[in-house]
Amino acid sequence: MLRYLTAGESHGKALVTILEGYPAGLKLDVDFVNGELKRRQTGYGRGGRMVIEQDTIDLLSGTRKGVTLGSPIAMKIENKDYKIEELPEVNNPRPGHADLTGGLKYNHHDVRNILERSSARETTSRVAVGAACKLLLAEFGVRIVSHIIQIGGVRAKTGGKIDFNKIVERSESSPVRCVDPEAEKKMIQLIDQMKEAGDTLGGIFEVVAMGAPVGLGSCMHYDRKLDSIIGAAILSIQAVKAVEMGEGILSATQPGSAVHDEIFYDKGKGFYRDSNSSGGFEGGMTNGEPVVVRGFMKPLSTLRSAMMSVNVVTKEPFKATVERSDVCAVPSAGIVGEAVVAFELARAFLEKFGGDSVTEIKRNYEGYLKQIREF
Ligand code: EPS
Repeated sequence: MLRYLTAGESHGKALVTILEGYPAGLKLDVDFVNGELKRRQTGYGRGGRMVIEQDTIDLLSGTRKGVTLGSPIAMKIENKDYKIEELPEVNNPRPGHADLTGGLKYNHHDVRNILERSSARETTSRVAVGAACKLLLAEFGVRIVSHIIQIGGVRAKTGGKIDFNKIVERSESSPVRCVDPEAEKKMIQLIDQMKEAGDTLGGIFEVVAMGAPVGLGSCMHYDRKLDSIIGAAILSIQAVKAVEMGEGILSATQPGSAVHDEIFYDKGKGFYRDSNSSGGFEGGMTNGEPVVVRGFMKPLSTLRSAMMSVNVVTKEPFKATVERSDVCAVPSAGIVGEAVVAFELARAFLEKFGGDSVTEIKRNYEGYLKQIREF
């Protein structure tokens, strides 16, 4: 079973990750992993912290001569802004953040002891894990990208058949990872306005995974349904409050005939669909169409404009004012979304095709594809 743990505080010495159950025989391209970390750090609307950090991994174990051994992969990412011991106490909890609830739960009146770990800085580790998983999936033709379909009230024009390469090309060159140039302009304007006002913005990111074979996950038991597992993974990303698979929200308002993806057959390509409302899942299993998952992120809860709260020591009301903050981190959240989808797909993939080495997994995978072709 593929699994991982993360450790590290936002302004602690480092972030540490152990990825276990990763197969032997794969070249772990450190430059690729670092490239993914860089992608997470970009995006219009990030604050001063991203200028300080230049995230790269120190690969501590799990490879020899660049190739995985099958042993746990340990990665360390240094925090340039290491200052946790010097930072002042925080007694003023921010509405919307983990501060107050975490303080009550862990009995910390200094809520810095909560916010250091609940910070989205932790997602750096998850992107490193996701990068390793992307490398594994790429061996089997699975590719993953994300793009931003909404920031605040500005919605991008999307729809039609997914053109994966176009999404990659446009999103990678857009400061807000948006494929619609008109919406991109408006999103940037809105972020500027909110920055001026000392406010923050949320939005919607979409993760698209192409090339996943039919039959990952299972319809046979509730806790093996891969759409629910991926849904939970997206919800675990800091500030994400809702998740949607394909056109899940729209489909609740439409008749069945407008929603379900009709089934066709072609001798060359086998069973296929001309639409993808299901977002690539039927019965909790991948159906061979692109996996499409959307994460809905609330506005960041660290904002300069004052909101009412209560000091946890004096119990006096106060209006929060905070200096350093991101205005919008939806583009970064999209990259984290890619990472958690990559991990869950890789885990489901290894569960289905097993094997301790890439060679063994390939043999199992080819055998299954033959079964599908001959069905
Ligand atoms: C975060 C607050 C900001 C963000 C941080 C998440 O950090 P700081 O308090 O140091 O200014 O920049 O995000 C990251 C450090 C990161 O790597 O994404 C928060 O409170 O969640």
